[in-house]
Amino acid sequence: MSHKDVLTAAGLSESELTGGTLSVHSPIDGAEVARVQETDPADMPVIIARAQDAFRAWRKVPAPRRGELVRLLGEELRASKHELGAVVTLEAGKIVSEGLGEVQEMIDICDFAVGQSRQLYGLTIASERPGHHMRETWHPIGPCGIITAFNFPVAVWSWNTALALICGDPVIWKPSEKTPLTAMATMKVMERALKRFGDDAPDGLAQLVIGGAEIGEALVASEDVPILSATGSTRMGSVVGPKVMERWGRPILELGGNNAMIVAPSADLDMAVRAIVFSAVGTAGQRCTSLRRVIAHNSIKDDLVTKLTKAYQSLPVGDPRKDGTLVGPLIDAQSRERMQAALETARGDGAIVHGGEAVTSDVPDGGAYVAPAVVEMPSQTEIVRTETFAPILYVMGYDAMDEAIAMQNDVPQGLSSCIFTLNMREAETFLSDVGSDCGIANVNIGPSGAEIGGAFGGEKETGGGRESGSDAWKGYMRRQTNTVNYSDELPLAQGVKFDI
Ligand code: UN1
Repeated sequence: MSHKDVLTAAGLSESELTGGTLSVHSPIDGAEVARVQETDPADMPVIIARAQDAFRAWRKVPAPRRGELVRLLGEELRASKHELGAVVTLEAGKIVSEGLGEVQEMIDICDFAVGQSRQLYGLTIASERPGHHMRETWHPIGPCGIITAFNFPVAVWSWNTALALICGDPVIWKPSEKTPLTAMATMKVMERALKRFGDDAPDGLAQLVIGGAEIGEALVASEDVPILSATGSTRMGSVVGPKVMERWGRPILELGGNNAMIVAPSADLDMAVRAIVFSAVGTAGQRCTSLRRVIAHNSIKDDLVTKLTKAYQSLPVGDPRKDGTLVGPLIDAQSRERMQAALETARGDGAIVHGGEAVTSDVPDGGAYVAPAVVEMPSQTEIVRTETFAPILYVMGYDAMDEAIAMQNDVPQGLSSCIFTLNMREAETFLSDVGSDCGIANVNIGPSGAEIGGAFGGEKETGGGRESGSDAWKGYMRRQTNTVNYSDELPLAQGVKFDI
């Protein structure tokens, strides 16, 4: 199928793909696949006002009915799974199975949110005063801005949107400039769901804005966008977070990760190798949850490195559309340059680098293909503590578990982490108060590929936000504490007397 056919099958028309100012390239072969129209920054106030209007109507629609829209979105996504997955492959370079997996993640969060729409529970609380009761209620807040990155070009929108919509909040989506087409294709699916849902979905409930920093800044700066969910680099988050807070908005930040696996002496090494390869090499190392560091016990480290380098040698790198490919291209040439520069720095720190070179044969011309790298490090130097969005796996040794946990935590980021061990004391220590400091900590599975049922996000430079499952929905609502007096007295709390 040609690039054009993929886009047409996903419902994008010739006029949407031509005549604009934003040039979109496929990482598969670097070809320009579209010139998309950008949102005029001058239109942002109107777009935000439209979302505010939508909010005033949508908050009155009962939550389970709002859930019906999300149910329809899930249904439409199921029907369009292959077409949308193919656009993810085309525009983000994911292998077919991961493109489909990303759409499945969208479907999963829709299913989750539909159930959640009947469970926006608050507490009832005992009052200290006679004839009074207290309760906690949850209310919609208003439009939610969603800024997403190229590497999960559609799933991250869906985590935010499925929850925001059931919670009564309209959404305005600014996708990465590298992946506007997946966003446009997703909006087609959303439009079908909205059409089936009928009239109680107001205009402006789910809007898309395309463009650069100026567009994002309009969302970040507007008091009429009370929630701003941003996924991307720590640098971006460090600008966005404070700006949103300055105007008393609520940021939900999903920023960098520097995810580690501790491999203990008792670990099932073959299983560890499989988990390492998927999480370090999957999505060409471009997940925020990608495995970037292995901290292996010195008694098994060499054995592990041998097994890993052997597994890495047979990894099929190439066209992500081709059956059997496991490692597709990096998003662009700059990304490959950053990878090469990181490997150079590591070499300077005394690393032994296995792999990591550019791959140019048996791959489509024009894409940035690389051989994933295993990098033996003498210690956790600055480059190891830096997130490089590429398939580089740093391997370091340890002697005592305390030391391994300290190393795992001694990075600025705090997204995901894991331990491979059959020793229950080690596993439970890793998950305890003195263990991993990350938002996600796993035992005997890798750090990436989280299910949507859990809250997703991390600590420290990762930004502290939580999205997706568990009670992440609370981030999209305002909490209200209610005290109701059903007596004919007016006692004050804390025994205060104030008779007039
Ligand atoms: C991301 O890389 O931004 O846990 C999200 C995972 C996926 C989501 C990754 N479910 O790897």
